[in-house]
Amino acid sequence: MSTAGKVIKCKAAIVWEPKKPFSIVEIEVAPPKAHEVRIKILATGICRTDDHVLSGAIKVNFPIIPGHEAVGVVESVGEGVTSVKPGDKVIPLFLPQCGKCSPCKNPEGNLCEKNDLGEFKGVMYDGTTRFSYKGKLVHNFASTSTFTEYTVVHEDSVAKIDSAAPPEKACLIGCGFSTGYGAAIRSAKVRPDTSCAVFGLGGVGLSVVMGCKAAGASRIIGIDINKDKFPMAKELGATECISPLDFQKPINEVVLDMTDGDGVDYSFEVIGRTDTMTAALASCNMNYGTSVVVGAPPSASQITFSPTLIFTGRTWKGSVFGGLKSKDAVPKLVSEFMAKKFVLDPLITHVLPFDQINHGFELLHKGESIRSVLKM
Ligand code: COD
Ligand code: ZN
Ligand code: ZN
Repeated sequence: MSTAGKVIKCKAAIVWEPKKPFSIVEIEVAPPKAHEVRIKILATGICRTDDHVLSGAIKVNFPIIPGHEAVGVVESVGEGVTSVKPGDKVIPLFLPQCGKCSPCKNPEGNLCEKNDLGEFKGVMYDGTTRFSYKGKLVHNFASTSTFTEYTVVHEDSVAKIDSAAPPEKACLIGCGFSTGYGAAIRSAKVRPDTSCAVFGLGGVGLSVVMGCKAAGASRIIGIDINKDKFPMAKELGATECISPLDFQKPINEVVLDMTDGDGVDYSFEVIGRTDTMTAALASCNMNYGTSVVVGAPPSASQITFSPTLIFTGRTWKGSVFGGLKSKDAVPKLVSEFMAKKFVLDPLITHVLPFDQINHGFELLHKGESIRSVLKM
């Protein structure tokens, strides 16, 4: 029996207030309104940004259903939806692509103005949500909300993908993988036979390593204080790995020594610390080097640095979702994954049933997982 046009009752993981675990409850999901899409979630990854909702590090409106890295199937569509239809396999997009705003129209832009990443209002464009619990509104997260069996997103926030893509792997293309891989291929535009330094070898940093390798970099220096990260980084393309804890001098000076004083062509900060942001900048060539900030800076933080660092010619830039235009790039990345141009398996350390979501977050806290994926 078709559920189109009807309210769907399903399980969802709700956070009621900061610093409290998820509770899985039955919610009601209203049908999609015009230009909206209701999606049955098949698998969803746990990203550190979801944990920032739980910890209170990012300000959101409660109660809320987090989750923003998933694969699902379109259950039904609202009036006027043209890019997807019921039955299509899709990835929800935490960074929308409306196609009409200035960043969408600019060939170099990608931070669509329809995004809900700054204020995290947690509502659809009309100011309401499609989620309710016992008649009370439940907020959505980052235009997506994927820790639920069904979600509703705007058409700007969903991309159709290859129907054969395995959900528990392809979901990483919805956030972690693309954020890192895109930073290398799109934001830095790494050229063949160049050198790169990647600061931070978590799931996103490892994806940067894969991007640098795919772009043909001949030297990729992985940098992390946790040496347990080195074997995987090397498997994915790092040519050497170093820990700042093994040296007396600042790590940027170590990178300069390793490159005969030149510095690397490209450096990436994939930790989210201000000290490593300036160290990464100082590690790239003073004239033609490019340094990309991938890690989200701590809120209200400031950086003081010598302007000579950039006066000499360096480029310092940031990267959200790897600089990729989400709706255009995600289906292409899924096709490349299906064509075995890159792997995702090494990033997925745990696959858990949805109701073990709190365990998935414990693994993240203990540093025991790279990515945990929940299967619905
Ligand atoms: N020096 C070297 N390595 C360090 C240091 C240090 N001082 N401190 C920590 N590290 C290492 C850790 O040992 C760890 O291996 C790595 O840095 C960080 O990895 P993870 O596993 O904690 O995190 P990731 O890879 O999943 O994500 C890290 C980001 C910084 C990219 C992430 O938290 C983030 O800020 N994302 C960007 C924001 C964004 O794009 N958001 C959009 C939706 S998510
Ligand atoms: Zn994420
Ligand atoms: Zn836009």
